[in-house]
Amino acid sequence: MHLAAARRLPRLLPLAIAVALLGAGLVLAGNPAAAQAPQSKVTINGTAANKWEPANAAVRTGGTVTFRITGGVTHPVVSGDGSKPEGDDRFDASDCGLQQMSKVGDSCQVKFPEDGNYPYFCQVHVTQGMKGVITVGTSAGGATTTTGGEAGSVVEPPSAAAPPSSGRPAIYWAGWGLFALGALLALVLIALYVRFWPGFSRPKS
Ligand SMILES: [Cu+2]
Repeated sequence: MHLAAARRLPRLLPLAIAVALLGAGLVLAGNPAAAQAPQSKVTINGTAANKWEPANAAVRTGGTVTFRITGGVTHPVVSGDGSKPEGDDRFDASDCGLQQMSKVGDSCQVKFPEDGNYPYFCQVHVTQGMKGVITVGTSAGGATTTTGGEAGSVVEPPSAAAPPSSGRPAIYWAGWGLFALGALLALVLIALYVRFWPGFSRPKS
């Protein structure tokens, strides 16, 4: 290796470290364990656009969902996916009927003691698509703790085809890839630097 090239090596080191740090950050961001667990209290707004905002929400087991009207009255809440006008009785929406949810500022609360997916809709605006799903459970999206394939992903650069069976988001695996790439680059740079930098040259005996 030419000396000129060797001189440039140290300048690449921060880049390699930055890549590794970025990867580590992505791993943390994408790790389901570090991802925010569902809240015990969630508020869903019934808006002037006749939409639930957010329509889909996650709440912890035993948590409470508050439906609040911010516009476009009226928004009575009914349990069900909207296929039947009368809904189903999967959760108790008796406090969220026409009487209670008739003007801006009105709100009602529903407690969800059991895990599951609970579709709901607005009795008045269901035909406009005013419906959503409340997911109840302690873990967000039912992520698994499978660790298979982790070792293999450390060496590979990020790939769009993240292991689909892992239950972890692609960003997590991309993070591992970036981290490995950066760390590898840093190691190679340090090795080259030590090997070729004149100040580090070993005394020849
Ligand atoms: Cu409505």
